[in-house]
Amino acid sequence: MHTSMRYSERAETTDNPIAKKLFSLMEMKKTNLCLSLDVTEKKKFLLIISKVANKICVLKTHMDIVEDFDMDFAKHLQKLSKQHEFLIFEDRKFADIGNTVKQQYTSGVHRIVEWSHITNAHTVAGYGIIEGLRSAASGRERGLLLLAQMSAKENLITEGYTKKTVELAKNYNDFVIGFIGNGSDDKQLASLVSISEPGFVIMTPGIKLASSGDGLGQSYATPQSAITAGSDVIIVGRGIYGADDPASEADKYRRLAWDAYEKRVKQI
Ligand code: S5P
Repeated sequence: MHTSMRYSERAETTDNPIAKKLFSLMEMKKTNLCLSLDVTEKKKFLLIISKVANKICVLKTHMDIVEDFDMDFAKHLQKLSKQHEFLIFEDRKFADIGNTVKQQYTSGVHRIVEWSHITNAHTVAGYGIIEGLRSAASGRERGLLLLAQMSAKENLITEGYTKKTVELAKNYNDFVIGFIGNGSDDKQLASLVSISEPGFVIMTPGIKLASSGDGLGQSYATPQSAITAGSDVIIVGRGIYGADDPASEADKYRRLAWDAYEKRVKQI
C-alpha cells in the first residue's frame, strides 16, 4: 500500500519532475501542508506568504480573484517559490474541451502555464481536457491534478466518476501527478490509487480545526483524519489566512499533518 511508503521513496516511483520535486521537498521541509491563499490583494497575499513560506510545500492560488494581478506578480511568486522551495498550484479547475482549455491555460490575463507548476482539471469533459492541457504544457515541467472527489456537501460526483477519473490518470501519468480528493470515510480514493501508482499524490481540501462547515456547502475534516485516510497533502485556506496569527496557525496544521504522516508510515 503506497500510504505506508515515505514521500522520499515515492519520489523514485514517478517520472514526472514536478511530482518528484513535490515528494522530495515535502520530506526535506517536513511539511505536507498546502496553503490556499484566497485573498484578493497582492499586498495582503505577499504579507501572508512572507510569514508562512517556510512551513508549506505548495502554495495554492485562485489568481482570478486577485484584483491587481499582473505578470510581474506571477514572476515574483516564482522567485519566492525557488527561494523558499514550495511549488505553485493555480487552482483553475479547467472543465472544457481540449482546444478551449489549451487557450485558457496559455493565454488571457493570467497565462497560467508560464508560472504555475501545477494546475487542476475536472474530468467531466473526458480525456480531451488532459490532452489539451498536456500539449500546452509541452516542453515545460508541469503537473496536473484531477478532481476525483470534492469537499462540497451533496456534490454530484459519484463513485463511478471517481473510479473513471483514476483510470484516466493512469493513462496520462507522464503529466497527471495525482488527485484532488479526500480519501476519508471509506478510504476509497486512497485504495483505488494505491493499486499501482505510488507516484500519484492525493491533495485534500476542506480541512479546518474546530469547524464542520462554512454555511455555503463546504465540509471540513481535520488534518489527522485526512492523512490517516490516505491523503498526502492537506489544503488549508481560511483556517490559516483567516487566523489572527497565520504563521503560528500554519505551524499547528503542519505539525498535526506531519505527525499523522509519520504515524502512518510506521504502521505496517
Ligand atoms: O473539492 C474541493 C476542491 C478544492 S480545490 N473543495 C475545495 O474547497 N477546494 C478549494 O480549496 C477551494 O476552491 C478553496 O480554494 C480551498 C478551500 O478553502 P477553505 O478556506 O475552505 O479552507
